[in-house]
Amino acid sequence: MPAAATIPTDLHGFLNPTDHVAISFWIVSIAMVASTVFFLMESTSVGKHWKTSLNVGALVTLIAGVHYFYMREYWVQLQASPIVYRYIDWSLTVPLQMIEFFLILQAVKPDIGSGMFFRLLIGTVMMLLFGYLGEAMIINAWIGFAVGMAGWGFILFEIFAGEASKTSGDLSPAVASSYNLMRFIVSIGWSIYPLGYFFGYLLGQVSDAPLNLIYNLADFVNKIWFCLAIWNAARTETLAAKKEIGRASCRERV
Ligand SMILES: *C/C=C(C)/C=C/C=C(C)/C=C/C1=C(C)CCCC1(C)C
Repeated sequence: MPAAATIPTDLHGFLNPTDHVAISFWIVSIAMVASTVFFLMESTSVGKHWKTSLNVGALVTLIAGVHYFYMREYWVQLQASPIVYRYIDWSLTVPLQMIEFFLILQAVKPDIGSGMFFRLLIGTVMMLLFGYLGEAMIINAWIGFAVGMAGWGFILFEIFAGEASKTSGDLSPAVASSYNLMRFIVSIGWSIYPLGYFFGYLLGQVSDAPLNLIYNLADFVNKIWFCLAIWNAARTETLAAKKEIGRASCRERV
């Protein structure tokens, strides 16, 4: 049997096969790059009012991908949480995802007001600002957590009981199912972050590894899957519209 490959003691910043957190940073970076290309390419073949949604989705994964390259490097070099990069990434990509809620509703209901978007934005700012202040130890970590939770609660209220939820009653089946999947992601998928903060940071504080592993997994699910939900609605609606045009032109010919 060949001897197990020995790992050099100084890897010069390359991946250490025993550093699972670093490997998870790497995998998520590549998944974000691939998703970006995918959403950009797909945006050329969906109906006109869906293009913006897919392009915004590509921006979400592009911004995350760039931050992931830096976060991997930070982790590999310092073995500590890249808090600043992490929160800059979130504060750009989460508002873009809130825009996605607005766009998906607007694609089917052009007269929807922007008030809904601003309420979602206020919730987002509150959630992330206080999460950051708590994690960076600028304010008490528990207070940061509590106020951050309230911001998230505000978002959940808007999409489950507020104006956004009322608008969603008039959606086509494809859009409605994607909207429901997006709601599921924002409630269940997003719950991974405060759970990570609570168990990995508030209670744990042993090492930064579990917290970062959890955040990386959560980003993978909540960015890529979220955008795939939109892509699915766009594709289904576009195909249905094409069939309708096909049928109409057949009727014309006979
Ligand atoms: C792409 C990045 C996403 C979807 C990030 C979402 C982040 C959260 C839902 C963070 C939530 C938090 C709370 C609800 C309480 C305070 C601590 C946070 C910031 C981790």
